[in-house]
Amino acid sequence: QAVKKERIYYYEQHKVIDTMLDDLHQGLSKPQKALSPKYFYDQTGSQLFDQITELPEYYPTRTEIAILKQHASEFVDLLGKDSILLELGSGSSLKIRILLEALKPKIYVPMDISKEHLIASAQQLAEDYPWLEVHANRVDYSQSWEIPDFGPGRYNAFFPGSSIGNFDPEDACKLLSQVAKLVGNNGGLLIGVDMKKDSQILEQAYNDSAGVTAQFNLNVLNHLKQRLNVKVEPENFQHKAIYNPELGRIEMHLISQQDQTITVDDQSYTLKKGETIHTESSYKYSVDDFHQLVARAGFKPEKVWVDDDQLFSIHYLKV
Ligand code: AVI
Repeated sequence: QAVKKERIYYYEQHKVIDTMLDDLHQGLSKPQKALSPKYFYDQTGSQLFDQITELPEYYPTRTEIAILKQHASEFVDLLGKDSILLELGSGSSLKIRILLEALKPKIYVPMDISKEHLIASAQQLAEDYPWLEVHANRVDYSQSWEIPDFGPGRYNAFFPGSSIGNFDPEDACKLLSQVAKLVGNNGGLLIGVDMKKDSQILEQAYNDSAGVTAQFNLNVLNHLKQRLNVKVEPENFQHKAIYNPELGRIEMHLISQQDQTITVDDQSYTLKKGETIHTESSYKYSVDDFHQLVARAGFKPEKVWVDDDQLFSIHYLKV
């Protein structure tokens, strides 16, 4: 059911089910303790992530923006001027503005889990682009979802930031299959993907000298404490990010600095000194790796753009 307000429509796709407590128990019961990276993004976490995108060591954001700006006119040729533009994990992203200004779609469909973010950015975009209709959809990617039917037209999705890298390949494949269904025949996906490279560059990007990524990682514990009945001392953990070459991913961990206990309601979980909680994976893909993944999801590669230093790629895929 859509709620309309001056060229802005809001759809609650399904009730977003709060599974934080179950996820926490499950994650702390594993031999390698783990937490889902989706719990980074409370208000503080989202602000810290915005700071990360501006760090000198964190190359993905500025590299992706440069590629988008450089090739904006090519996107018009490939995606078409009359397209209906969907965006996954839209947040308050500024990258979409580059595409909106180039493509001038009539309809823009941002999809995000955060209602506040969605509505605030929908309002701003509708105000800045008087020709645009914004159909904001609150969705939870862990469930299947649909978008409203806008009738015939070319549907294109935009999924920037290499957020696909935060899903394990099997889940990434499921999510991309869902996107292929959403955009349908003749539809396409423009997606930003961080590339495999020298592990030193990768590790520096996730262990920045100002310690912002460390704060971002540790903040997940504060978020848990605020939302649930959890006893944990964030000061007893240290951030570390390492590149795992076998799996082609950066792994972020919180390392326990001493033997200690985390209590969730009346359940205790013990950690030995040096034991870690795995808080995020960020998979890196060569162009070929990524082509293999998307083929399994029903996409055909149409074009790929890479910066001169081969740091970051943007793929246009067709169904
Ligand atoms: C959102 N995501 C693509 C970021 C990444 O690079 O995997 C999250 C991040 N984690 C640490 N720094 C940035």
